[in-house]
Amino acid sequence: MNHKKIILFLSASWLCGAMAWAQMPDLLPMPQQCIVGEGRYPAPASFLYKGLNETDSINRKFAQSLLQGTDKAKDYWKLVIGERGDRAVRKVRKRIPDVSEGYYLRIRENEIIIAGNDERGTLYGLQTLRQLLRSEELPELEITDFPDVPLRGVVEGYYGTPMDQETHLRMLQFYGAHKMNIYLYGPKDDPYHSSPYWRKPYPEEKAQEIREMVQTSREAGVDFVWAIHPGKDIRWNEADRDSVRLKLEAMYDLGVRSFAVFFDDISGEGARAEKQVELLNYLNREFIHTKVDVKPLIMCPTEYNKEWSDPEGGYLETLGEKLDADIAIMWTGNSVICTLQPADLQWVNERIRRKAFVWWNFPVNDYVMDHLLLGPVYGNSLQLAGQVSGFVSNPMEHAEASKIALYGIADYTWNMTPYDSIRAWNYAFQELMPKDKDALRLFAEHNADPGLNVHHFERDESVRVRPVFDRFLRLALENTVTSSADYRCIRSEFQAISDAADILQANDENPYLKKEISPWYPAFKYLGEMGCEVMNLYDAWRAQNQEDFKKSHRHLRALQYLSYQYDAKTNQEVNQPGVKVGGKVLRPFVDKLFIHLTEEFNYRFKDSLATTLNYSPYRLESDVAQLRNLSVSLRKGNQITVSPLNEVLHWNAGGSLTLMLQEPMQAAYVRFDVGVDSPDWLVFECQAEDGNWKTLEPRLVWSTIYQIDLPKEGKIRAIRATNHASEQSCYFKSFLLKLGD
Ligand code: 14T
Repeated sequence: MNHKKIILFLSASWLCGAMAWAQMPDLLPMPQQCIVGEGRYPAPASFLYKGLNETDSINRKFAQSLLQGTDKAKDYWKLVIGERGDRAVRKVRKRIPDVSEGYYLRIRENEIIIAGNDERGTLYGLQTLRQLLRSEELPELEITDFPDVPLRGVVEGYYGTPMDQETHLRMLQFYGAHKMNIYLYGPKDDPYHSSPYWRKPYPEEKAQEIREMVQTSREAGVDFVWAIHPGKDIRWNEADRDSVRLKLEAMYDLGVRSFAVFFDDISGEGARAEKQVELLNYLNREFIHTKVDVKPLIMCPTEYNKEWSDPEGGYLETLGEKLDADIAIMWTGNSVICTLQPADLQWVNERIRRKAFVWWNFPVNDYVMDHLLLGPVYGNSLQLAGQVSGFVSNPMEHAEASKIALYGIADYTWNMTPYDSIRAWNYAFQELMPKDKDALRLFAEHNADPGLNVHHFERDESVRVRPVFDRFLRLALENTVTSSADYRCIRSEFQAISDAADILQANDENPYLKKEISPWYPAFKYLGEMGCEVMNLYDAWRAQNQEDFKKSHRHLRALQYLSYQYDAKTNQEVNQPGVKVGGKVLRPFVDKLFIHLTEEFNYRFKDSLATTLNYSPYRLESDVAQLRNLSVSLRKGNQITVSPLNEVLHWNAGGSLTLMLQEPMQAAYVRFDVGVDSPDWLVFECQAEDGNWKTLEPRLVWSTIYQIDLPKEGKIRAIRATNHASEQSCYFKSFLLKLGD
């Protein structure tokens, strides 16, 4: 290697100036160490392969798929591959990192060597080479690389539509291609994973799909983990102990070699730590250890986050003391959805007496299905590597869109300290939509925050322009002068949004992405148009031009109405129906500026233009902590639905939930389901147009669903449900107000 002009990048990014970065190959995940020499070679067209006979068939096949083979004596590039101890890579054996899944890769003129610490390491070296071969030139270089976190990948554990088979296979290849080595299969809606059928074998068609996933995983270098979720109705007896073991045996016969047992989301008998431990240790001894080729068992505890762990109950401590040391324990952090810091892991690791296996609930959106979570992966400490045994991400049911986050997860878990969330984010746009990456980036920038939600989880949104928008709005609301640079920035941002919506809608590079998220594109278009129009309104106000002001006002009201109508008829078959975009910064900007300018106008010109927003005619208020932040949306144009709650609801004495309408409306009935028979502690009232409250009687519709018929005559302003007894534990499965008669 020519050492005259060497560019080095080690884990610490301070080593590299901007110039050095420009010359570094753009790899994801970023290697631990990469030394680039001076040489630049046109990428080869074929390889003379060496060492194929000693590596495994997966690596052989993968290597041969990179470029066609040749046996010509001259004009060739040699590709030498092998693992520690193999003859082919003997001359570089000292350079192979002594870390599981590590590899050494060297490119010199006409010769590439990939030497893995193990077969997976060689495969990862080949993956790096695959990324390098995509550019027209190969640089002279040396890479020494290995993962920071032992288990990295994805857990499919969200509520909602499981990914389909084709998507599973595509995603498995994606995981492997970015050096993620584990995928936990645990879709909540697979009845053979959980109740009612966890005891039963898969029907043949589904069994075949599992075999296929296992095979694809193996070729991609990913451990396919099949998870069982027996806790809802398990009985702690020998029969059910055998049911679990036999089901795992059946899955083993389908090819599965990694297993997990999930005890999340259960209560009662199934949630007892002692019993869970007994079962798991039994499975470990009688099943896992009896097979030579099965990976260590993984479990998800019932108390899987700090907020849910009972300090007196000793649940985690029991796991820590009694669960076999080689069984991994999953953990979401201080709450269900949060980011993690070293002290948080210290807290749990002390109790469970091992390194937690992090189940990170991002970018999952099953609790805010009207939002897309497309922001960068940030917030977790860059010093966690030594404290976790694994780190997996729970994605959205929108698989392709989840990749925007998964590139970040792959990068973060592989090489943590220099992790740069924005680099990984940009890499994603380039990969997912090369020609229109700018449009996709703009869309993602403004679709990151989940909005109000039960988990109180927040993400930064519209970061690049937020200071400008905030400053402009503050000054405009104070009626003081705004900067013209800010003004231009805001105008061009809204114009770019409107343009990007068209570009994305017309893009044909990524049909998967289009299928998943195109329902949000028209909402983005409306946002851009409303933004442009509110700036027109601002212009007209400053010019004191009444005619222009009224024209803009009229158009804005029309756009508000149309976007509201679109929201109310799109993506309706989910818990939080609708499509929301730009909810954190841009939408509030448009709305607040619109209201303020119109109020000023009305005052100044003695006019009465509408100052209400031509949408969202309802609002929820509650002094019950768990209900306060539930999102409310309109389903099918006439049902105001409150998002259900997944957890047990503690409804305090006297606590109430009020659904208020912006304008009095005719309404037919309220339907609710708090999951209990005769909730007579709940008193229902409705507020008539004259402001008077009236108590109404619920009647049973079916099971635990009740209905309250509203007065046929007259409009109502609000409805209210109050707990008139002591604190109640119940659920909050559904709550809707049907409008009309
Ligand atoms: F099992 C877990 F570790 C876990 O985090 N489970 C889920 C997860 O799969 C789901 O997608 C996520 C986001 O909504 O929340 C966890 O599930 C919940 C969360 C609740 F608040 C289940 C019930 C809840 F009440």
